[in-house]
Amino acid sequence: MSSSDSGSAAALPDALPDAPRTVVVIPTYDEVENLPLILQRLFAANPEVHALVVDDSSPDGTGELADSLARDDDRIHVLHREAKSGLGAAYIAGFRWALECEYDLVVEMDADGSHAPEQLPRLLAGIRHADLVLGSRWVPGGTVVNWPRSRELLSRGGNLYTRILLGLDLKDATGGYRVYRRSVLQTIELSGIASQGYCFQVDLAWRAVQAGFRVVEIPITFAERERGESKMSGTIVREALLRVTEWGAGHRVAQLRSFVRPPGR
Ligand SMILES: Nc1nc2c(ncn2[C@@H]2O[C@H](COP(=O)(O)OP(=O)(O)OP(=O)(O)O)[C@@H](O)[C@H]2O)c(=O)[nH]1
Ligand SMILES: [Mg+2]
Repeated sequence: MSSSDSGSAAALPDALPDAPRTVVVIPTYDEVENLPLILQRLFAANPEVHALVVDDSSPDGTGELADSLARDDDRIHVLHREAKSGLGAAYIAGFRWALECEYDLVVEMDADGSHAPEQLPRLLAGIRHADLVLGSRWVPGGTVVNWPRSRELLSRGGNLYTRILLGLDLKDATGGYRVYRRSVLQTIELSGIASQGYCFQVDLAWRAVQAGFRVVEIPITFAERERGESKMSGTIVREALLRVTEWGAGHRVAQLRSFVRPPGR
């Protein structure tokens, strides 16, 4: 297995407890078919973790199903939100809950099976030497299965654009299969994050790098969802494009200023 380290300048983090308390945050919107499968796969491969389902009042009954699964398994927790308000907002609510409950590690995972729970042990091994682990499709050893060429181009193109504009040395900053140490989520100003779709992932990775955390990419196999509807939309792509462009422009102007006027003057 290979991994790539964008935080080589960052110090090695402190040792984790032998058995860190870990919660896997799974945002759901209309995932009634997928939820039981993903939880079953999650616990089969990682019996010691907890799961937090963050459901935005899915019309298909995902929230009620999550409640009934939680009644039979102490490891399952459910957060109900009133209305669909995007992936970013669901994750932030989940992160706040995880911090309050004092978990050491917080995992991001989609409900649709794209992020294989069987690969989580690999990401959890990586977090012992990092503050943030990104499951990466675009480092050597990473791959996508059953993705249309158009989606692959969008993902690769989006990541290239992000790298160029932000100078972020990450191959897959848009991916959503990750492990955060609690210190990262405590340090990043969660209330200042307005991003929703893919750019939510870029936003968090960028904030972590800027805060001096060690960010490591570990290869994953990403599989296209087999059941249920994708929530990807033109709005999400446009939001990402716009925000990354704004951040990139701000970043480059700041770089130029410090070049013209060296610090201390
Ligand atoms: N709570 C909540 N979950 C959401 C929302 N939008 C998406 N999700 C969940 O976030 C995860 C990722 O959404 P997907 O629809 O798979 O989006 P994607 O993975 O970017 O797109 P595809 O590759 O086409 O599947 C899934 O578990 C969704 O159910 C939302 O507004 N609220
Ligand atoms: Mg998906």
